[in-house]
Amino acid sequence: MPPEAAIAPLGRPARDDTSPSQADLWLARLQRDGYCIIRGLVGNDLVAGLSADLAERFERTPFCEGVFYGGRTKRFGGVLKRSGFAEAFVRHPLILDIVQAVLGPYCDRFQLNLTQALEIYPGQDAQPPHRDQDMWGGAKGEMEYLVNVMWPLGPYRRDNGATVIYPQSHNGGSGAGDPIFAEMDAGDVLLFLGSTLHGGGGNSAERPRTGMIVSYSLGWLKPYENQWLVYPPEVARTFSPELARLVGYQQHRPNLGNYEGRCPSVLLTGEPVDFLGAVDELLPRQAEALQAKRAAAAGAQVGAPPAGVR
Ligand SMILES: O=C(O)CCC(=O)C(=O)O
Repeated sequence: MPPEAAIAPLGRPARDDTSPSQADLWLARLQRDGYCIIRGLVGNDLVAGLSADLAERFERTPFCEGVFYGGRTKRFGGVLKRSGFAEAFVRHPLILDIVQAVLGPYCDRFQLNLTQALEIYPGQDAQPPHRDQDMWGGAKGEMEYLVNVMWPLGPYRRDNGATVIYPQSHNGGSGAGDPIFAEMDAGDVLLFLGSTLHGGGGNSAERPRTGMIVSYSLGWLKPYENQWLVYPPEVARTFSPELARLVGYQQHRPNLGNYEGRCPSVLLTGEPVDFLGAVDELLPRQAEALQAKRAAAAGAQVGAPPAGVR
């Protein structure tokens, strides 16, 4: 089946259209097939700006080692600190709406799992198909752990390593059959679930395939790329508050990911922080449940006979 026929997008959304109905449409496609491709979501100016910022690092980065990363592939992370254009991709409102709809039911907030620029060079063979959710040891099939977003920075074609996707292989599905090759141009974007079987394609062409993967995971998971090390406070301080929260400078209620019992965003003020004192950060229902337990324990104590009296 030709890739376009397999993909058959629901419609070409207007550039930067963030209306909920657009998110719902793409969400339905993503949940039905395990992936979707949105055409022309960002403009050439953004792609050109990001590509220019990353060019020298691609040049200087050595080829990867290992069957998974690929010996004829170059990869580097931390894209948000390497280009001011990256935030527009990472925080694209339509993407965030879709991610929230997929992951929101299973966490207080989702987090950035990874930004990775990658270039598949001629001679690279196809990456072994895999499901990204398998990096985490928890039970599978009950929830999605991750949403992957692949932004091409140039043409993705079958012959130069377009991402290979197994439609309907998500959520415990075995896949409907033949894979599709996610052929795209710069400005398009491919979304696929953490439970979707996929892999980088082999490159038998004469030109590399260049792109950026951004992924988002449940906020209570350990991210693939250690965001706090990649973006330590002195780096995250230069980010917008929303971006800083996305990379981990925010607690996942109750109190998960704290610094000295406080939201780690205390480290972004530039002021010295010491002797803070821990402060609960709970969801309302968590606070209510704790209050109820406390009240029940106090009631039990009031009603209990004094020690030693039968
Ligand atoms: O490069 C691609 O198209 C996919 C890469 C991928 O799936 C991975 O590195 O985990």
